[in-house]
Amino acid sequence: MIPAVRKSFERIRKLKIQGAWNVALESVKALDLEMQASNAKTREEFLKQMQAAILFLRASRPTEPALRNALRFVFSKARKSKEQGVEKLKELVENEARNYAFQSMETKKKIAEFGCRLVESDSSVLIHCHSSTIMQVLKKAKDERKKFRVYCTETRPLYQGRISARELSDYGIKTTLIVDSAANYLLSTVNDLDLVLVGADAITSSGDLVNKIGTSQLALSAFEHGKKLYSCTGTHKFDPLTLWGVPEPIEQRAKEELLSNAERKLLKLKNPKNLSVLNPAFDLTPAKYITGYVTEIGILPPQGFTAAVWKEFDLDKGELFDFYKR
Ligand code: RUB
Repeated sequence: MIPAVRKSFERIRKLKIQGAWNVALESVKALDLEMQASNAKTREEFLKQMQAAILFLRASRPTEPALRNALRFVFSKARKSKEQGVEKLKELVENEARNYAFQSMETKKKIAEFGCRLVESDSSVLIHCHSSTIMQVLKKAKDERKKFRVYCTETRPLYQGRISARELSDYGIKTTLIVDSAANYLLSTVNDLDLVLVGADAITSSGDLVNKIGTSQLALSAFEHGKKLYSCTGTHKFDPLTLWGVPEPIEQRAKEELLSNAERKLLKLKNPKNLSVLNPAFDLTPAKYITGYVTEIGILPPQGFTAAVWKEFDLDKGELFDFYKR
């Protein structure tokens, strides 16, 4: 891989680039760079190199079907094209990468249109983590002059919720930061808080949601208090392999994320060598706790998600298994 692609890989792995959508965009950009630098002499060689680059990039964040789908989308265009010349294939990849970035912007605009309808004036919204899609929904609601407050969980261990809090308050939206464990308290005491919005990293064929760790706790709590919880997401977060019963992997992250130097000091843990740490990045929220998915094709009930997005995925079972090979 060329150095720029290795750099992208590291930036994704270390969460310098975070959020499913940003990660997918970065990986498509990296794939394009790699293919432009290809020294392949034949179409077959070019496609082989492309598959190797995809395998490499996919490993940067294991729980990201948006990343895998985006790379598959570009690869499948190249594979299905009749182009024989390597230069023509390079051109095609470049155009498809550009097209993906453009379509992503258009898709987010549509999601914001639908999502914004859920935000009532004189109400509060609770959000978790940092999702570029939710940011767009809430900014659109603000642009429409709705008056509302947003509560952001900090989202331990890496505090992506603070990124949301800063971004929203910079945009002029009334924003309050809470610790993750205050969510249930909030849902039971804040009367005008009826809506919880979360992002999505993966959606399974049963309509279950994989998103930032803590989402399932929030969903249980919202369900218990009779509040609505929607996930704002492009349909490209659907993981087609779950149609064949392949479980969604949950990314496990390094213990250092919990035991930074500052925290070690706080805990008075000088040498926590024997302390084991479990640090899952995501969790699964069953469909029954989700009110709906806010997508570019409308607000879908979780149980109807797969049927609605089915047509958009050019599904070829053999090719899929070959491609994903988890
Ligand atoms: C981010 C996260 C976001 C989704 C959706 O986790 O869980 O809610 O990825 O983001 P991390 P988007 O910080 O570990 O990547 O709407 O931008 O796709």
